[in-house]
Formats: sequence, structure tokens, C-alpha cells
Amino acid sequence: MDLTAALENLVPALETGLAEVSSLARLEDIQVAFLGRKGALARLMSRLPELPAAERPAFGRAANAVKERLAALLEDARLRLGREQEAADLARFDPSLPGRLPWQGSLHPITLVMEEISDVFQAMGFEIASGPEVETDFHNFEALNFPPDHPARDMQDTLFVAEGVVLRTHTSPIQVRAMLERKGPPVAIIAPGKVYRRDSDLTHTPMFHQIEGLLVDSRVTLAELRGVLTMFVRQLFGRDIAVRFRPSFFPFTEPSVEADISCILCAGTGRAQNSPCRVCKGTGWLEILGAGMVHPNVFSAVGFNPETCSGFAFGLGVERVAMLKYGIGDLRMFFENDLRFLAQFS
Ligand code: 2U9
Repeated sequence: MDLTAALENLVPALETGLAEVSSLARLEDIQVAFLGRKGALARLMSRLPELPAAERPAFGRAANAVKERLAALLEDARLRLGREQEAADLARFDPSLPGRLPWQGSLHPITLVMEEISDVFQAMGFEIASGPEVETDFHNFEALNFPPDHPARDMQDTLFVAEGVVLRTHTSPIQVRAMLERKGPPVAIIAPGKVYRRDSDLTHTPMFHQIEGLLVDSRVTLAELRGVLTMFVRQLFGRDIAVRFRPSFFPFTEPSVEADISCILCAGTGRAQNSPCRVCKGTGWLEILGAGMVHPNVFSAVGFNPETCSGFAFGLGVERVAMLKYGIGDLRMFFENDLRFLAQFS
């Protein structure tokens, strides 16, 4: 076939090929076969020297026109295949499907309860205080009127870091530090945080959380203690909760009390579903916190005058409050980091 006829033949040949093409990959192959470096058009151009010199410029122009035509046909085919692909994708896409939500974290239930308790006391004018978890024997025991042979100081109960250095066994050293800094009343602080004890079984973990509070002024009495703590438990558990105070003992308070609230499951009746209430064991009461009037020896240890100062302090275990509030039966749930449990508190 002569060169010019072969050139003219390229356009219908490409049209035939494109009529059948159905994928972009196949289209690439066709493009290479026609316009590639060793494609049909390039092969014809390489035969240019076969033509008489006079015909070469006209052939060159014709070849350029064919090249543009081939490129246009290939571009049309590419657009058509793109549209077909898009239509096929849309046909498979269901716009009514719910979207995939991003995973959202949530606060740990212990954090939530600590924040909620802190909020109640902040609303009553208490400030949040914090301090180190590694403490001296002085701040953790001595200033708090623990005698040298008190069982809480024993290796059995306390985690020692070095001679005279312990992991704090309660958040009380926070208040000791606050009083040492302030040098005198008034003091109204809440001390939330982690505490450590050498203890591990079904109902005890080596680390747990406490919130303690301290109010010191010149004429604070047991009546203020009862008023503030009654307000607190009603804010946390509900307006209808009954509170009772029983005598107790702590080295750092005198007199000392423990507070019970009416059971939040059986409303203090001791019975639920016609049998003894499983939450309060049929007693109608739940132990919720310990408290008392700050011992004069504690005031002396931090440089407050025990003759002119009076105050009350209290403490509660956050895990215990969280278990009651959310009806959680097993302490270990808080420490296993099982997202099926934790995600319920968002
Ligand atoms: C200072 C003076 C006194 C803090 C107090 C309690 C009573 C108490 C326990 C509750 C359950 C600890 O988590 S628990 O085991 N705490 O009963 N804590 S009075 O008294 C203080 C603190 C600091 C300077």
C-alpha cells in the first residue's frame, strides 16, 4: 500500500478499534499502538525517505493532520469511558446509607465522678488543690497525728520508695501542704487524686482515687460539717437522700464520724423485689464517707494555732462512689480498660 493511502487508513482503523474499547487500560494500549514511539504513525513517518523529495512537505502536513485527528478521537474515547465508569460507580452507591462516624473518646467514669464531686464543692466555695504522689513520711503520717507505731505506717499497708519516702496512702498530705503554705485560716480546699496502698484483692486495688476536703476558720463546728456534707450527698445522689452520722475514729480528726446515706436502690427500706436489698444488704444504709473535726495536733504540726482555729475534714473513695452511682458490681471494671465498658460513659 502506498504511504499516503496507509496514512489515510489510520483514522478509520482507530475508529474501529475505539468502537469496541470498554476499559481505560485497553485505551492506553490502543493509544500506544497508534501514536507511540514505535506506533503505526511513527512507522509511516520513518518511511518518509521513500518519497520523492517534492512530495515530502505535503506528506508531512497530512501526517500532522492525521496525528491531531487520532489524538482527538482518543481524547473523546477517554472522556466517554470516564463518564461510563462514573455512572457505573453511582449506580452501585447508595446515598441513603448512614455515614461512618469517627470514633469518639470519652472520659473515664472515675474522672467523671471526680469532676462531678469537685464541681459540687467548688459551687460551695472550695478550691481544688493538688500535690505529689511520692510523699515524705512527715506529710503523709507525722503531721497527721499518726503515732510512730500506728499500723497504717507498717510495711504491710504502705508502699515505701525509700527511707522516710512513701507513695501517699491518702490525699491528706495535699491539705497538709496547703496549710503549711497558707500559715493561717481561712482554708477551704478539695484534694482529689490517686493514692496507693499495699493491698490487692476483689475489693482493693494497689492504686485508687480519693477526694478529701478541708474547711478551716475560727468557729467551725460539727454543725457545719453536717450541713456541708448533707448538701453534698443530696447534690450527688438526689434531694430525697437521708443522711446519718455515726461515731468513728481517725488519728487526724477528733471527734470522727462516718456518714451513711439511705440506700439508692431500695430508698432505705432494706427490701427490693421482695427480698433483702442486694446493694445495702438489707440494712437500708450505705457507707459513703468519713469525716471529723481536725485534731489539734494536726493544727500544731502545720503551724496553725489550735486555740483559735477549728475546722472539719472529710474523705471518700471515688471508686466506691462511682460503683454506687452507676450500679457497677465489680471494682476491676475500672482498671481493665475494656472499651465496651468505658464507652458507656460518653
Ligand atoms: C488534714 C486533716 C484531716 C481527711 C479525712 C477521712 C476522714 C476518711 C477515708 C474514706 C474512705 C479514706 O478512701 S477512704 O479509705 N477517709 O474517712 N479522711 S477525715 O482528714 C484530714 C485530711 C487532712 C490536714
